[in-house]
Amino acid sequence: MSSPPTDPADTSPEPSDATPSHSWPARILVALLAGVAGVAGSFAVASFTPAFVAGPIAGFLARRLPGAVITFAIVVLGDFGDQLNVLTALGIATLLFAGATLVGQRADRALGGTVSGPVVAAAVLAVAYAVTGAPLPSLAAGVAAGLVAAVADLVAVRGFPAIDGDAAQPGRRRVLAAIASALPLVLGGYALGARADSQSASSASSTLDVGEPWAVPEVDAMLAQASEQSLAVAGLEPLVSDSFYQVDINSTDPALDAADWSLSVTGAVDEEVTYSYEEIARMEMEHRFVSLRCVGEPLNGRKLDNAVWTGVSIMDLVEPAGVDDGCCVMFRAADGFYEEFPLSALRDGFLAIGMNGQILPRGHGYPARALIPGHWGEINVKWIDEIEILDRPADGYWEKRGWHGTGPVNTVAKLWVDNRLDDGRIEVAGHAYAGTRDVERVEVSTDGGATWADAELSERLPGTDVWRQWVYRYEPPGGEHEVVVRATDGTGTLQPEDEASAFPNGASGWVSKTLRP
Ligand SMILES: Nc1nc2c(c(=O)[nH]1)N[C@H]1C(S)=C(S)[C@@H](COP(=O)(O)O)O[C@H]1N2
Ligand SMILES: [Mo]
Repeated sequence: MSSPPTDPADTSPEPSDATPSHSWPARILVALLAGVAGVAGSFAVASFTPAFVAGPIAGFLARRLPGAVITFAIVVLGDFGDQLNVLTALGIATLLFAGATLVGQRADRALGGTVSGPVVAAAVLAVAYAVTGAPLPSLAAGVAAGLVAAVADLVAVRGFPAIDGDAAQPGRRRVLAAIASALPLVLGGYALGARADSQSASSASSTLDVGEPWAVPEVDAMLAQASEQSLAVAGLEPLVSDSFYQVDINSTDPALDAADWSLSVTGAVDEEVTYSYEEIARMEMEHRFVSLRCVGEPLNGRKLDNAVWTGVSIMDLVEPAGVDDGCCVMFRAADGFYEEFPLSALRDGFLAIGMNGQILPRGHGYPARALIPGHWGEINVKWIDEIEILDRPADGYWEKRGWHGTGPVNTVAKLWVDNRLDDGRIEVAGHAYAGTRDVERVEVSTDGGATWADAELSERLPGTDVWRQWVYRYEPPGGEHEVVVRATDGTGTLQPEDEASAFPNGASGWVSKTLRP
């Protein structure tokens, strides 16, 4: 190894002197730091939307992975699978930008340059643009990566005593300079992106003057009714969920603007019809309680929630197109998701633009989502932009991956809460849901299923697709005992006892839990 010059002023600005002395590890480290800064630059402008460089990569992974891997991620890893996918996508984005940085640096040297920043910026911008097709976030990625590369080069060429010490090698100088420049970029980029993300929910619709049809006294009254009818049980989620679960094929949700959005009815119709957001928002609004449950959740999982939704009947949108001989319908959405189901299920379908008295949040499908009563969550398509009438059946996104999630939900009674009361009793409680069949009865056994007693149910909320809460209090037997719950739907059918995991038809069986006084 050659020893570096002791006086930085003696360093020749010739690239031929600076270049050979820094090693490959240093070069790769600098490129990785430029890559990280580039990712942060992209996030600063795009926030967590598909224009963020990691978004399309995570989507690509989720779409290309074999169905079995996806099923494993959903059933075994749960939400951790999503996080793993995002982390992998972030890693790949960083590596892509680092690769572009190395290529940019090499090209710059070949051109005889000393400061590779501008060429690196161009290379990273090109890669980001190829991944996202979004100019501004790509530019920010390029500028951030270019800055890191430029600072590293400048410091290596000119020397910089403050971080140089007296015996640092140019390679180490470059790495230190890259760290010093990447750190503020990453922190600043993260802060900017996170701020934009929290604002993006409703701002997009401000250009349209449609009023707030979801913020009306009728909705307030429904929310009040739900809160009054909710059972007073500590720790039990009320009848309108405090926090509504979210399931998406992508890690980044579409960030749509209602002003640019439209919904088309296409396919086997007399005449295709397209609606603007304004047209829909000016129609007569309905307000409905509707519960949703994901087919991929475990038996006693938490992907079951309820809200007040504001919107219009889907048939009011579809009928003007003239549907005579369709068998099925395919919903298509702006995130590339699509689901198919029988036309008959569309009859009571709902198109929601509001949720719990607010504009529909981005995460739940802004500007509009479908709600199909009693069916698994997956056909309740968010960010919907096309209703295609089909004359023969086809597979939806999840059915192509082996799931059977387009039909009616399974009946379930969840056991979500067990409290020890002051008087020594145990209080068990949860929610029960049977889609449009409705919940008629919930029974509880405290002896592993040998004997059963009726639980108290929350009063029915209006609607055809709404969950209920149940609660049961009992004197605990001496020690450890097994509590089992089961629901009976409105047709008198008992929730099946046979156990099955979520894949492919939705979890089934009776929820049970071993408790101690
Ligand atoms: N466009 C689109 N719609 C979608 C999905 C999706 O990934 N993309 N996920 C579906 C699934 S699997 C479920 S369970 C529900 C969940 O709705 P939520 O996220 O509002 O709770 O949305 C459905 N609609
Ligand atoms: Mo789902």
